[in-house]
Amino acid sequence: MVSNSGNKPRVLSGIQPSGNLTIGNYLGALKQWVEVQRQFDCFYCVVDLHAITVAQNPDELRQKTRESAAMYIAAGLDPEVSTIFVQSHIAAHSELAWMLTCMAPLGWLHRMTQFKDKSAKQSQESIGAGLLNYPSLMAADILLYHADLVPVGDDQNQHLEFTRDLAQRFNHAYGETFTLPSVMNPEAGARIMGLDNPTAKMSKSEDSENHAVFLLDDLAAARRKIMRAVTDSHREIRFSSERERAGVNNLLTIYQAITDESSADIEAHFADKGYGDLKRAVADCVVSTLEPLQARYYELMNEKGYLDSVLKLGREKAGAIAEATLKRAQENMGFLAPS
Ligand code: ATP
Ligand code: LTN
Repeated sequence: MVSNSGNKPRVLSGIQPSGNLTIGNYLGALKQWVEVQRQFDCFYCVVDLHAITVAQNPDELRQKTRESAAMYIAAGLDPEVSTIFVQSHIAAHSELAWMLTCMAPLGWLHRMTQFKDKSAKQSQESIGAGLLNYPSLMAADILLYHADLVPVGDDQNQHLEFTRDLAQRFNHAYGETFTLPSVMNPEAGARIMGLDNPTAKMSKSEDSENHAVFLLDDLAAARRKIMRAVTDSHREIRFSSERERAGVNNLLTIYQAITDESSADIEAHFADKGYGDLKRAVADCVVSTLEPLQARYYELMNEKGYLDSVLKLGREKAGAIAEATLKRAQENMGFLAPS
């Protein structure tokens, strides 16, 4: 089996700069990234090439890419420990993505639920081919680094399965080239639901006003959104998989993902309380997470040159690894090496 040459298992993950990051992104992905950064050899990228699978305004994309990188650091990533970089800064991502696209069966791609969901929102004729090929690019991101573990929310599990299957297919056809990665979901918070519609995943690109708490929301607005979250007409506060109780379950999940308390302790804590108390408790812990994060974020955005130097270093470190893997994949696939 091929793997990275260091002694710590390697981690890779990314978030699209397709909008403002939400507490779903934080609890499903970022919080785990921070927690594992000293245990593993971690690579975290801002996946701007993925963001363009739906139309983006150029100036906004540039701005969101910087903001996302700053948010990674504000959330607790230490650039001296984790490698932080921008996906498009390393051409190997696009190059390997093409090679993998050529190996990806259309049948597999059409089964991806993210493609089905996102394409359902557009007219068939105008759906960009990138939206369908999205998982091959994600596979390239992961396979270039021989990542062992990929920390993501559970909406990405199917893409991870796809990545493993595609890596296996490549290895089988052209010889051992890629490491097969495993998915890593957080124990709590792997799927945070919309506050206004707790049966749909909270998403940064959903327009409605009370859907998501953004990491940069004004604290009063964040609190207000949680106080307005959809619940139900029952009274009991407990975890539940019933559709009808999805709103309360979601609030409890947010509380659990932030506090790391056990389900039993949380249910006992709220046993004699009402929905208003639950919402206030969730709002308090969300606000106390956002407050220091926002302070660090604004500091970083005002520090001229710092972010660019982090991304430059990240590009150098990640680029060297990515290029070596790409070269090997190209040789194995039969490309003539330039003399
Ligand atoms: P978009 O709405 O633009 O498609 P998104 O908000 O779904 O974006 P992504 O950039 O696709 O966010 O996801 C980045 C990471 O955040 C992934 O690991 C994903 O699983 C995680 N994530 C996104 N939304 C949630 C959520 N609601 N709950 C838990 N994890 C989430
Ligand atoms: N598809 C992911 C974002 C993503 C990613 C990756 C996650 C792109 N490349 C590599 C983990 C590893 C999403 O969240 N939509």
